[in-house]
Amino acid sequence: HSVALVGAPLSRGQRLAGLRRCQVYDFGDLNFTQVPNDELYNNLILYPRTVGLASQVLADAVSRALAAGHSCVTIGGDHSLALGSVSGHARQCPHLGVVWVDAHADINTPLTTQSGNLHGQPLSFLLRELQDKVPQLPGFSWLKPCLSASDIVYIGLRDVDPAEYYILKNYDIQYFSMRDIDRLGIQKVMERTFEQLMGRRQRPIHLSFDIDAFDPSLAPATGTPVLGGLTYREGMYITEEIHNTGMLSAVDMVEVNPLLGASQEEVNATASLAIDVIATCFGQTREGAHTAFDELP
Ligand code: DIR
Ligand code: MN
Ligand code: MN
Ligand code: MN
Repeated sequence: HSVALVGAPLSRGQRLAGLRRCQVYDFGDLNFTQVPNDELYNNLILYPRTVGLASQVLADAVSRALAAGHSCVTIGGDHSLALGSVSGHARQCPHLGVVWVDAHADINTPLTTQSGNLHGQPLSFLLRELQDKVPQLPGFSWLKPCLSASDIVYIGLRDVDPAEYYILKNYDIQYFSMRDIDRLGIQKVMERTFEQLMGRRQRPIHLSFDIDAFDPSLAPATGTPVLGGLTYREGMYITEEIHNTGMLSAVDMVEVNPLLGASQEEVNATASLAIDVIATCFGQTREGAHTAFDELP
């Protein structure tokens, strides 16, 4: 199979050496423009027009890559870009399911957010059930909600705002917090994840992977690190199992921020972790893989 890479700047610039067994098509970095006079919405929400426009451009790119028959990897950038990647994916695959690996729930609405940051809100715009709670933001008129509450499973949560917790409970959204991973183990968590998303029928999977799901000791170069995150082995198990479904069709890798590493080592460690996640999604294994004799050098 083949994988399309879409760079959603500002933080691209890694070589995905791990994707040896796939055809990789580099769609390059998208050109996002900063919308001039992008005033706060409601005195709080930052850059609504800029984020709205960038997400619209990304949605078109993801949709095009999938229509051309590739799987699509979007390399961010912050998690607001999932507005675009999920929308673009849903245009091609209306019945997709989402696995959201993150320390955070990213489901604040513009009315519940305390930070004003749109990377803490993308799922509120994407969820059908929430639309009577979500005001129309400037720059967002193109966006149509494309997910139902039962189409999402979270893994890795450990920093959820009170309003977000209310939403998770009220709309019965499936999540596996770090505490759940401690209780059940990652194997059961993945079993239940696929039972939720694919128990009735197979469907395309969108993996939205926020690098801050990992423990900050592994992924320090990120904006909002939270103690007590995924181990390397849990992260690899998640992506190995997602690969093994054979249904992965789009991946976001977000919140890797080279400007926030305390040293070059921290930046490199975070970036190579992100690369391992992506490579494992597309078949890199910890066990090695068999090669036909006629493919040997
Ligand atoms: C917080 C933090 N819940 C917010 N969210 C983050 O800003 O809404 N998301 N860091 O990635
Ligand atoms: Mn996130
Ligand atoms: Mn996060
Ligand atoms: Mn974030």
